[in-house]
Amino acid sequence: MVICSVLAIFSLFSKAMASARERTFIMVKPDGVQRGLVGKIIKKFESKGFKLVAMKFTWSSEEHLKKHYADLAGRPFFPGLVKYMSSGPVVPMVWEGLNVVKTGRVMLGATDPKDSAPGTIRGDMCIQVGRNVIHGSDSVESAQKEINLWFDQKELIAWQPAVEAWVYED
Ligand code: DAT
Ligand code: MG
Repeated sequence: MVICSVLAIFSLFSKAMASARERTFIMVKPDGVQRGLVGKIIKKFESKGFKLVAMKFTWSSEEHLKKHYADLAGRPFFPGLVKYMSSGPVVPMVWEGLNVVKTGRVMLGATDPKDSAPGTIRGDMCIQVGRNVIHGSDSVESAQKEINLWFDQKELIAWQPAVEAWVYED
């Protein structure tokens, strides 16, 4: 009985720890870079309390972007999407924290900026769906795939922010 309770508490604790370590893939798109929005976008994730795990500044190839957007290969906008995404440098990042995938999507706002709420990144910083400044993973599974596509394991930095105890209650 006592052992069962201890195990139950331990399992709840490790579940909470696992979701606190959830990771998402966020990328400032070429229009976000060209328009000088990189700092503003990073600031939103930093001030929310999420932890930066990896980041780079890179100009991606059409071939790589076709892999990133493989799920959308059949859509009519796919060729234009790949061309736009490879038209300039981007800032791919990995952010970590409790429910970061879902919360990240909320922070981005709806795919089409005309439907994105004010206060969200897309709601405040762009106008058209084909120039919507930022990408964010839509599930934990796609986050994992996208992180592996854009980063080597050694580029994911293990560190403990000094403020962590002031962001999470336990
Ligand atoms: P999201 O980026 O919100 O995950 P998605 O995965 O459905 O949206 O599409 C990927 C990107 O493709 C999106 O950010 C912008 C572009 N896109 C989506 N729908 C589009 C459309 N109807 N016309 C033009 N571009 C579109
Ligand atoms: Mg998507």
